[in-house]
Amino acid sequence: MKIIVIGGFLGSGKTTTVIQLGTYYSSLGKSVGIIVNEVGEVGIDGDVISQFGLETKEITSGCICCSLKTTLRATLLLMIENFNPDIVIIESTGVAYPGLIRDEIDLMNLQSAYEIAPLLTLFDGSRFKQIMKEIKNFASGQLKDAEVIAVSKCDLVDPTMLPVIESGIQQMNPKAQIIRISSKDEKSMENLISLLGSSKPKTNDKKEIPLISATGALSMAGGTPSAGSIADSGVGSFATEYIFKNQKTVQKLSDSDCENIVKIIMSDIQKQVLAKSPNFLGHIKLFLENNGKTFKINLTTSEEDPQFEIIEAEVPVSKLKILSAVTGIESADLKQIVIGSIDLVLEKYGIEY
Ligand SMILES: Nc1nc2c(ncn2[C@@H]2O[C@H](COP(=O)(O)OP(=O)(O)O)[C@@H](O)[C@H]2O)c(=O)[nH]1
Ligand SMILES: [Mg+2]
Repeated sequence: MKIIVIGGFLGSGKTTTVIQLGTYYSSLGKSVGIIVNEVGEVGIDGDVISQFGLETKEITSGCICCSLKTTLRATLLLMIENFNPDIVIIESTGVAYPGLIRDEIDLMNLQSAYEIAPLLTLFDGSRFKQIMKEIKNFASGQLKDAEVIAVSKCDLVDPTMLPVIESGIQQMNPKAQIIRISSKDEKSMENLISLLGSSKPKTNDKKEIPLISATGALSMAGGTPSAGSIADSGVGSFATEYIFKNQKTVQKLSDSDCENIVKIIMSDIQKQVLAKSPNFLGHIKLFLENNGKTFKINLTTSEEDPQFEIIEAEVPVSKLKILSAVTGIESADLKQIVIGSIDLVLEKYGIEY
């Protein structure tokens, strides 16, 4: 069994990469199990990934790099017992230190034979400037243990900027191998896969494993004391799910109604979040599942427009799910904004939940 851990800040392209890797390994006839961790109480990426026919388990409400280590162990053991996949891909939350997850797996003493692929951390090339401005220290903490750093979304980056980005990254982690990827470029994914093929080199270096106190507070090896990765990131988060009361009313909505609903909600949230946190970075994902389709809208920075997409999917019940996690805002304020924006639009369309 090979275990691949993928880290990287909120919205950097982890889920997209997990799906591409998972689909690739499946096409080779390998069995693939995916574990997705989300900060919020509602899992979203797990559903997206399983729509690609990949065996997926979700861990929600915290981070597997700090508070949920035992949950990760239990989930991994259960996956091995029930399914024993050839490949396990673990997507960390965007506010995790991926090195801690890899170290934790090393300490688990798993009974079955396994190897850990080189630790992969994504760095969103299209948000380089904002990352360096808003969360440089945190991003650097996320990158410091990576063995492979993939500069993601290269299709959106001005090619003359790429060497600048790469040298900025190399300064934060001089040892890592840096590659460029884009979900739109198959060749770049093949390069990534070939790098993950080689198992983690065994060294006798004693790793500096951060100490965890009884209260769960974490001190970073060689760095400043840390209150845990979520607190370090300065990200506020809120996630929730609405299951509609009158399913028939919702099913009568046309596709363009559904599209409008998610677009109006997102633009309202965006406006209010911008007012509180003008340079925010993070990931706000809103999904409306209705009539065999998922209407998906995403936002990852203060500077971009929301990305809208329709995915064909089996939808047992009509519902709306949102996960928001952004810098520079308190979770309580974000909750108020999200709930307020959704309520307003649902009321306008006469939808009860
Ligand atoms: N243009 C472009 N967009 C991407 C790429 N990878 C991911 N995205 C988009 O970036 C957003 C966040 O991606 P996701 O995989 O959910 O990021 P995660 O939060 O790290 O799991 C989504 O809207 C994706 O469609 C890429 O290589 N190129
Ligand atoms: Mg994700």
